Amino acid sequence: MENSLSSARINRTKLEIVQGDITREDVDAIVNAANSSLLGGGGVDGAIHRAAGPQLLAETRQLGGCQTGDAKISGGYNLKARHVIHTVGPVYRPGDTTAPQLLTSAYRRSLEVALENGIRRIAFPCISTGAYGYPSEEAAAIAVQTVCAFVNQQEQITEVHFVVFSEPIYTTYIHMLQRVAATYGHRPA
Ligand code: AR6
Repeated sequence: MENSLSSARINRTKLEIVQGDITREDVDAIVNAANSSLLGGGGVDGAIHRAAGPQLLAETRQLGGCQTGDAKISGGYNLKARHVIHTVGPVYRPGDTTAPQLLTSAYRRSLEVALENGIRRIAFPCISTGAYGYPSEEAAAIAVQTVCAFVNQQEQITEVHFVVFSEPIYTTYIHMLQRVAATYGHRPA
């Protein structure tokens, strides 16, 4: 599904909701929903390591792990993307008040690392919403609000893709993006 509601513009940045496999994204950097070891795993992490090839693990072994809410960068190897930004979202536990802050931090730190490395086009998966159990709608709200607030304050990042796997979440993201972008003055084309 492609329609005018699947994208929005804030400041210099085009934001787009994409349904599909993040390993196929033709951007400067894709973000990996990793664990703190940075040694690979299942879900999107496993898919990224498979698509990038074994050199990715050889590099991430040297990165010294990553704390929850932080982000580190590596090469993209066999991916179209030249870089992978590895972040670690929180494991969701109901009633845990630190989870929203840590998920916000995972998005923000990924964008800060992108700025530090001259990256202009970046794609995010739905961090923490698989094995880590974060409810998809709450996570989508945090993802869209955090990214919109960040891109409104900078000029370098020109494109952000939110890559979602499933149709119901695609629709959730579209509604969320239009609602949040409207608060920055965006109107659908
Ligand atoms: N492209 C885009 N999205 C994907 C893909 C893909 N190829 N594959 C899965 N997703 P998860 P987490 C979606 O579990 O919850 C790993 O083992 C998936 O549908 O990958 O942050 C790590 O090593 C879901 O919406 O990440 C960690 O141990 C989203 O990606 C742990 O899982 C995130 O699901 C991290 O858990």
